[in-house]
Amino acid sequence: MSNRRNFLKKSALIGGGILLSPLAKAELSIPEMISNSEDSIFLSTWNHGVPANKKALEIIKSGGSLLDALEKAANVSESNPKNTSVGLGGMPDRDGHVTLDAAVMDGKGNAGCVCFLEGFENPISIARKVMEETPHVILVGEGAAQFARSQGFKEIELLTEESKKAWEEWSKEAKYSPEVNVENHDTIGVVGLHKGEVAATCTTSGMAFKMRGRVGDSPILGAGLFADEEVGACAATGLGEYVLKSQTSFLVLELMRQGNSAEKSCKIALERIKTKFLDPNPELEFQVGLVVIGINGDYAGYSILPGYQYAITKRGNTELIDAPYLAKRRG
Ligand code: SD4
Repeated sequence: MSNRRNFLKKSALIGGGILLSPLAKAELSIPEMISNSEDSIFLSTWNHGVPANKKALEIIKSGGSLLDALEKAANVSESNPKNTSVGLGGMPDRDGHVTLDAAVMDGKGNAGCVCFLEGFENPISIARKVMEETPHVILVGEGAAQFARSQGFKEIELLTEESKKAWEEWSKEAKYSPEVNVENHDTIGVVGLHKGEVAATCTTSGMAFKMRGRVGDSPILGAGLFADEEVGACAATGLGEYVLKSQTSFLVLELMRQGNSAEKSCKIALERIKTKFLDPNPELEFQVGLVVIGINGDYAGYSILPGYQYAITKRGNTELIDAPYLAKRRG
């Protein structure tokens, strides 16, 4: 292990406030400290992160891998018809089609992504297959659907009675506004640390009533998620166009690589978005929220505006946290 990596681990351990006796510190290496399910850490975006995290822990306890845990955690939100920004029951595009984006990445740089995918309930599982079964990283649209079929995934109607009604209501005026309602984000990003390994997943139906073909940040490495075994894993939620233009997840991890704490790194990365896009545009208001886990257990959630919550699971307990934020709402 490089000296730099040792240094990062040491400094983040101190910054993250993990309390160990001097003896324990001397005796345990990081991977050993985080070696059982009780010591696994999971963070997920929004309040539906709570059942997702619980599922992740259940998978770990039954002997599953970190990727199994994150995939199944994301599946919980994807398969919940009441979650209107993910999978089944997700809001359609302006033409009435539900189109899904999802991605998974582990700390070794393995990654799989699907974009603009229609007709499958669990796009994160298809993204994982892209990672594990193809020489590629991203599959989109009909090509992604074809691949999903070849892997045995079943096609279903994703539009529910409720989401159809909401779309019909919207269609009366068909007012296209790319500014997502700040209250109405549900994308799930899940990051985890288990046995010294990190990974991230992110899955969404994207912005409600988006233009057909629009892809957001969630399936794009560096934007909606990133993982690096030397630093940690990060995932984002919020108005994807700004996350894409800022490469937020990558930036957070690079800031941590420089020795900043998880929380400070999120804050600096979100300030970058605020200064560049929000401050010069008084009419503009949008939310971006983050979850990040450091390779040594330092973690954080942070957002631009109030109202963002994230779920944290550590030492077997799951809690919903009101994230710190940068700015008050404007209006
Ligand atoms: C997107 N980032 O497609 C997603 C939307 C989101 O909660 O996070 N919604 O832009």
